[in-house]
Amino acid sequence: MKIDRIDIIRVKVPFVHPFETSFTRFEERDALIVKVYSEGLIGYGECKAFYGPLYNPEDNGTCFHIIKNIIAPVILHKDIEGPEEFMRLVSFIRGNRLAIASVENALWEIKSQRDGKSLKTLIGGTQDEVKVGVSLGIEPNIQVLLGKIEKYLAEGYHRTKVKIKPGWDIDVLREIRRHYPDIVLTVDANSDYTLADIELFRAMDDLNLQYIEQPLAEDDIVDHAVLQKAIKTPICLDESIVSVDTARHAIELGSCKIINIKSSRCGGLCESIRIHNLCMKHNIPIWVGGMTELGIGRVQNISFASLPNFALLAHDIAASNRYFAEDITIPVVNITSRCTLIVPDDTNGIHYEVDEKAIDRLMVSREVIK
Ligand code: OSB
Ligand code: MG
Repeated sequence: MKIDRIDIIRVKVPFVHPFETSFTRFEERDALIVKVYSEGLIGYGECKAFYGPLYNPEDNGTCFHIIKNIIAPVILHKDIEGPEEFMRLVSFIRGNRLAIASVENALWEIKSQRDGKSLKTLIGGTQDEVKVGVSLGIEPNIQVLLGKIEKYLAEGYHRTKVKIKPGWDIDVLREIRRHYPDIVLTVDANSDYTLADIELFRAMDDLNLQYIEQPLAEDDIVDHAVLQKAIKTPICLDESIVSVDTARHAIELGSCKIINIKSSRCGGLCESIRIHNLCMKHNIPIWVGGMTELGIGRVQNISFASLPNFALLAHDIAASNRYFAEDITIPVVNITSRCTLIVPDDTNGIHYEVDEKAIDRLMVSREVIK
């Protein structure tokens, strides 16, 4: 595939409700869409970075720079075989995985069109539909959060995950359990605690949580191993896992029992498939994480989740309307009556297109590189 042109389109899409995590309160999805032109085909990739370096060290500004000034010169007007060769060409870049993934994802889309095969077929997906869970933000008070839990349970979401931060944790969780003793419940701390909080996590052992997601710092799989040995509840790593090597280190050290894979965080699907395979070998359950993505990223996450070791746990791939009144695919991503998502493949007729008109309405700026 010869790379003829790359556009970096910045869009801002308002959230239907603000989404608050331990690191910030989001009012909108401020995102970069990467549009790669190749021999009459167009592949889109959604960059999952945020407006600032809050979840991990990258943000939209650093990604824009890396895509425009570092990645584009390496691939523009070159003829590359596909995503794997692209990964070799950019392997000199340290870190900056969200930026790399956005282009890699676009190349998978081009490959899919070129070969006339769905992404599911290309990566070896085996599942026709995948189970979804919901991730709920920090709310002004417990009453509001309980209302949200009720709403998404009524919609059939298979797992309820609540964001926690110091001061919004054990009391809130006990109150949720008082109302809902039996639901599948998980928490996500987004790295906001330290080993000094070990007693707090011990107390969570009484709450029958399916897992505790990323309690400690993203670069601290050593302390995570200490914490995992001190508690019964499985730790699920998110931010800490950025490559097959970090996954192997975490498994060998016993830093977690579950891993959430976000292909963006790991530099794309090539590396993420390796992590999937490693976890399968070690019997580590995995699920697909989310970054409040727009439709382009959401649809790719559905295909990724069709790999065999993703069969057990529910994914953070909600319906688009969980976050947005307006999205950038046709149709917008929606759940089935079983609260699953149907994986687009070559036989079931499910197909998503990018809504160019919606992108034009939501666009803040466009950089054309050719
Ligand atoms: O840690 O999983 C996370 C959203 C933004 C940044 C990080 C995370 C999240 C979520 C939302 O939990 C998942 C989703 O529904 O996309
Ligand atoms: Mg997380």
